[in-house]
Amino acid sequence: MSKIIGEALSNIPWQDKPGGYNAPVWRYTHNPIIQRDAQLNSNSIFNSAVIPFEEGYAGVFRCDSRSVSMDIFAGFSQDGLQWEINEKPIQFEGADYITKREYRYDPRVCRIDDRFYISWCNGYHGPTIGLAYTYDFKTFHQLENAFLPYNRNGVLFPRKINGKYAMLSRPSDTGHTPFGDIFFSESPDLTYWGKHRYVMGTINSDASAWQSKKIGPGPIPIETDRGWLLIYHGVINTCNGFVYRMGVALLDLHEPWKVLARSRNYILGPETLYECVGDVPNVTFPCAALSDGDTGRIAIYYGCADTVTGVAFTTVDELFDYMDKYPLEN
Ligand code: BMA
Repeated sequence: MSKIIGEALSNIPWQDKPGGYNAPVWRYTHNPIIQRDAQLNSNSIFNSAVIPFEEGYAGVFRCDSRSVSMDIFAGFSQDGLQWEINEKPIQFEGADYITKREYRYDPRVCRIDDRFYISWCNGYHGPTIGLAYTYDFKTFHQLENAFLPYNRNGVLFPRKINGKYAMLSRPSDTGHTPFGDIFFSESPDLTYWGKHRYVMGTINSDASAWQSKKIGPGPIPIETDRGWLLIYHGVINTCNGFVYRMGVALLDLHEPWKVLARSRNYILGPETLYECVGDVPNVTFPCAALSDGDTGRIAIYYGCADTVTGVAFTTVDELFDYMDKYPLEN
């Protein structure tokens, strides 16, 4: 038995694993929880992040409009399943040269002490990592971009490590990145980032071909007694384009650039109609995970086919057992 080091979350969205089900992650039976037109002017609502807030949950949602403008919007829920998403995108406070918007997408939300930090893919002469914080999901204070372009998938750790803020990210290129590995960076103040360390990369062989093209960190890493549990996305290039699946790895608690375990099998991939059919077919893209320190339950929020939002369930033991059963040998 492994333990999540974190607060109890007794109202975590949950369904038991269906009898006879053979995989480590199972879908919510009422998926998708957010339809593409859940907002007046939305074309699609997908790669989005949620977090416990007050008596319920808050979230930051990627909504592409019907002119296909990519932006991020705050939303609220009592139960983590039914969401009210604001009609207006988040307006950030801060100096004009920081808050000037080109495009914003794929947000993550991370609580560190009393602040909720938002990180996202921020257009600044190419994609890079935007950062902001809020106390109340009403007023958002934008910070400097964490990195130079080109970078995507900036994912903060939920506490300082060795006295420093810590982030995973995926350096990329200007376009639809045909490569990508995961790196670790640290910062004393969330402005100056350095000590960049390679964490892990693609597996360019038959050993684990679903992650042969590029990988990127997904939800905020979950702290356990065995290390940081990292759910990430992995991509294969096929004759019909990219397919995005989810994988799991375990990173060292004190030196998170050290990979302690990694599954050679994916843990969830496009299978259902809403994952296989949409604006971009065959995409399951995780951006958030709720976890319950009491029971080890985990609810993963993921974008489906770049169109709608789904939830899937697992537990810390399911993921560890799967990594043990299907290890990626180096
Ligand atoms: C990635 C990002 C994601 C998207 C995925 C699949 O590069 O743009 O937002 O979900 O491609 O299209």
